[in-house]
Amino acid sequence: MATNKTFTMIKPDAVENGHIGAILEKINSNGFTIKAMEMTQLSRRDAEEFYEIHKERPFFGELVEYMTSGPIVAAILEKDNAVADFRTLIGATNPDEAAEGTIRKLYATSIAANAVHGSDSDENAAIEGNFFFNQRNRY
Ligand code: FUP
Repeated sequence: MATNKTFTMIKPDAVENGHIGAILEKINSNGFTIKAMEMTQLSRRDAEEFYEIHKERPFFGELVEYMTSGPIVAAILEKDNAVADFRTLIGATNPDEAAEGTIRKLYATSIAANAVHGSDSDENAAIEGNFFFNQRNRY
């Protein structure tokens, strides 16, 4: 059964380009409630752990470099069918392929700097939310 929570990050490009407010407005106006939120910067260790599933992919090094390059905003969002509905709201990984009106279409810079993360399953939403808001080694 689907749970009602997902996890998101507003990534360094969107923070740097001044889109935090617009993205949060989109999130709220599409029916999501923000349950937890923090602006922070990932350490290399955080990013490597978060994206461990991609560690054999050719873009892994650049992904870690990019995700640690500046502040991000992490949040847990709540809504019925949260994971799937948020994936629809953010759009395709590559902003060139993202549907009109989606967050990535509106605010992403490239496939790597694609403005936002959204969990891809209920299981990963729980793991990722827990990673940020409970178990991360901050110092
Ligand atoms: P998504 O679930 O849409 O965030 O996409 P993926 O899990 O496939 O990829 C995770 C992140 O890896 C993306 F957000 C950006 C980065 N990535 C690249 O830099 N290049 C690629 O070809 C694919 C993904």
